Amino acid sequence: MIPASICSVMHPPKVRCEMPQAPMRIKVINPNTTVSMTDKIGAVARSVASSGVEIITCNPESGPAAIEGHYDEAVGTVGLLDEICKGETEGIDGYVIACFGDPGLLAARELAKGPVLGIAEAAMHAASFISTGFSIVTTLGRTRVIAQRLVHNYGMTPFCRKVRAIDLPVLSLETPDARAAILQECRLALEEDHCGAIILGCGGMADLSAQLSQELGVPVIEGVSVAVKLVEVLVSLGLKTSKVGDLAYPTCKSD
Ligand code: 5HY
Repeated sequence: MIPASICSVMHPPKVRCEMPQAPMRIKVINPNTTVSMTDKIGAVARSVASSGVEIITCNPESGPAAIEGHYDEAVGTVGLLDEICKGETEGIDGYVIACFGDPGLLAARELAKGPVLGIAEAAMHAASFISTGFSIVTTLGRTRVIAQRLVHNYGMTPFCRKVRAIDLPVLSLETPDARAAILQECRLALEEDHCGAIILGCGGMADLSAQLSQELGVPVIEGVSVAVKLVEVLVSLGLKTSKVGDLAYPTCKSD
């Protein structure tokens, strides 16, 4: 339910006021409730953000500790959209949805004035600029279908060689076993899929791309960094989410 307070933001009074140019503020939202993952994602986002760009990170207070399927995505999306609503009252310029399923992406774009990017969409486009084919390495096998559907929806089928999974849970990514499994799956992708780049299919893998890329000798892309930089570019070009048609603000349901 869109709180009435947000409606005034979405439908502000027709009063122009010239405000001094404030620094760019990008809100990076981890839709699961695992704070250590939010912190990791935030560290990666801040490591690539331009000077003068403020990165605000958050996760919902309630919801799934990890998003590992359709149900988790549906439940996690509620908290994610609440964070977007809050951001709209905080003067946030753009958003990153830091979960590889890009949950709630279009709904978030309805709510937001500025651009909203999901890490999967951002990573896939980046990979398509530097290779003719990429493979994705994600966590549980059951979530491969989510990435496969995104590949299709984003028009990336000609580029995606395979969606692979290490079949370990999201919250195990800090363990040495998980990191070894990711490296091994990346090696198989290079040997078997004939891909030129690899995408890490989980926000919790965001801190692994540089080391893997160096070890494997190919571009290993994680979507947090790409999404932050793309939001920066869009905001700096003055490009906001179109409010004509299906991404217009949600209609206010006055009681
Ligand atoms: C993510 N789940 O990026 C997704 C992707 C996955 O809690 N953060 C999650 O690993 O399925």
